[in-house]
Amino acid sequence: MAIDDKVGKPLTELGVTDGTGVQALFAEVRVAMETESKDCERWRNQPPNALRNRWLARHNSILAQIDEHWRKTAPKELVPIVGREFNALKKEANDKLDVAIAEIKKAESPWARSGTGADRTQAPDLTLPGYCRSLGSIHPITRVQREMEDIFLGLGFAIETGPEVETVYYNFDALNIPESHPSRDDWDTLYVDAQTVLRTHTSPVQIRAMEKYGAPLYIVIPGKCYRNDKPDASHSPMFHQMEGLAVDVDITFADLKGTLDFFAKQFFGESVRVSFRPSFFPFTEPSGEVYVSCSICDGQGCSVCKQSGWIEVMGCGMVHPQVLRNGGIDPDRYSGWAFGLGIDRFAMIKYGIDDIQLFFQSDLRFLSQF
Ligand code: 2NL
Repeated sequence: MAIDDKVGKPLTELGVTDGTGVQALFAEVRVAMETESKDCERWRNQPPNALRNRWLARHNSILAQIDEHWRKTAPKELVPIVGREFNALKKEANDKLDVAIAEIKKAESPWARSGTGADRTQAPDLTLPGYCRSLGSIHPITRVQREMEDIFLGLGFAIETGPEVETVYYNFDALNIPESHPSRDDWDTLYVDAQTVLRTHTSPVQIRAMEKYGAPLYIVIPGKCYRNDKPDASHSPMFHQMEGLAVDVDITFADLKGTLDFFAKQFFGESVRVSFRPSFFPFTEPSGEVYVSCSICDGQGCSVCKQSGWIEVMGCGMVHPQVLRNGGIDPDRYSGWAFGLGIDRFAMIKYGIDDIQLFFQSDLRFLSQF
């Protein structure tokens, strides 16, 4: 007869008539308790208190039934021994079940699961191979960003960062970008409110740095930027820029050309040729676009460079005197150059990637190649 059935019947019905019989019956109960306490499979998917409640709950538990059916109805001569056995059992259950519950929880840890799974209370089998966690790798954008930072650190530049949520003042006004400029339109810019935007370039950090450190200043600013662009192979609403700024006495366009030529050769390889063509930006005067010879066809003409042999990689120029003034620097004493480039675009050119979206899709088939 199962223990559940036995505790529902009075002692006389179970044929227990003397002290020895009482002790044997209680011994049987202890064995059942011991066995159940070790049965992790039975308890692991149940609420944490299930084992304890089954034995000790005030109503209908094993002990409550023993009290009801064995102790309270015991023949007079057995009352003392049933009472003693009952009290001893209750104490034991109180002492042991909490320990057993803790053991069951422990057996649930992945550490315990390295055994056969058949008996989770057994020690783990240390001869089994360990879990193999595959190593991650540096994201290609981070990798390219660090490579660029290293080149400029080597030239004595410092790395500066700033907020991605910016004021309209730092993002546009301080950069000499007129009120009417199309880039301010909410077709192009993501506005948080009328005075706050997600920065559309890293330039606001340059203004902040001019205010903070003054001149001379040699910094590069890498970071995330945001534009209200529809995602396609060459556009992403979040992308990465790096800008550079050098402000000192007697800084000229020749310093800009020499620095960017050195940078391009370090990044793309010594054989790269660099070309400057006139352009316009509100924050630089004069302004230029920088082209590098196509690394795919070495300037011969291919689909990547649209048969031109050249790839446009960045914008640059001499910092507009009004922008220096806005940063608290006297344009009559100091001059400076600046450039801005897309880190994502550089990574695409360097690794021959034709879709910017690949950087942001977290597809391990792509990322694990780096
Ligand atoms: C581009 C053009 C450029 C700058 C960024 C800059 C910043 C300050 C003052 C002057 Cl605070 N200039 N930045 C200058 C020229 C070009 O970026 O097409 N980037 C991808």
